[in-house]
Amino acid sequence: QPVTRAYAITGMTCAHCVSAVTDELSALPGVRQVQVDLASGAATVTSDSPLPDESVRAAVDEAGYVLDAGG
Ligand code: 9UX
Repeated sequence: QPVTRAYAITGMTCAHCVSAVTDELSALPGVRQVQVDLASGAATVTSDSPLPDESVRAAVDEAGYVLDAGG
């Protein structure tokens, strides 16, 4: 069943940052829902199965931000 996990992202400072991260994470295979909180830098992702850490890291990097160490 779906898995929900929270990630910490550094560097987002405006709503457009949030939009960029949301779009990149949403494009990962199997992702069902993405919720990104600007104030806390937390991204909550629900996917059909656990996402490879490298995929999440690449998506955040592609958006122009940094996935914090350890998640
Ligand atoms: Mo907003 Mo975010 O102008 O890197 S897109 S600061």
